[in-house]
Amino acid sequence: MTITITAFERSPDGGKGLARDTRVRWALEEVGQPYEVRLVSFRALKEPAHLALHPFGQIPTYHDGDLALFETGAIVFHIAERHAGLLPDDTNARARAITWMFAAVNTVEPPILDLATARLLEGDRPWSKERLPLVTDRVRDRLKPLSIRLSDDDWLDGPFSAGDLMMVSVLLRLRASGILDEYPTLAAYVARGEARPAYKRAFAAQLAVNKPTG
Ligand SMILES: N[C@@H](CCC(=O)N[C@@H](CS)C(=O)NCC(=O)O)C(=O)O
Repeated sequence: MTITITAFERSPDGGKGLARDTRVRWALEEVGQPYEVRLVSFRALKEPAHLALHPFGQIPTYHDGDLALFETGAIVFHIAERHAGLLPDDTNARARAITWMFAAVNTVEPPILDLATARLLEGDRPWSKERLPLVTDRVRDRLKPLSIRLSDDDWLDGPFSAGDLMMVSVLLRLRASGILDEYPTLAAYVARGEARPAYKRAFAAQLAVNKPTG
């Protein structure tokens, strides 16, 4: 069976790799699994055919035979469980890598998303100037302990794992804000993730769809 994922027909970021199909593409590249991509328009996201796959009308989804999944945490976890390369064999090390996957989507990503919303969607609100520093500090509250934990290590817990893949994917969304540069340890960590051949292939594949024309 061919794995099929969904992605934006035209990503709002114009190919910067910030749409969440990139992390699924990255996981599939890391484990060497070929995949196909079905592009979905914003309108089609909210139509019954797509809602049957994704109840919240979002991308990405993952389809393989009679298995359909949504939520990148679950999709990347499934890929990592089924194919070697993203989770250690040792039971405890595996549990710790999974813990970092949850930490990425559950603890680190939410304030980063709040910041993106505050900057991009709420910038013209009268209360925006007052709120922005508060939201930014909530991001720093996550980055500081993360950088302390990472310290001089290359990855969060031994070799690169699905935990790092999710964490780097989440942190990448901060680049435009400049906040990542306040934490050189984390900026270097993200750069290490982006330097992986599998990430580069995933990035190139999404760029091929979203490259600005003209
Ligand atoms: N928690 C979900 C979030 C999915 C999500 O927010 N997808 C965005 C693209 S990156 C989307 O489809 N946005 C369009 C919309 O929500 O209408 C995941 O990790 O899969």
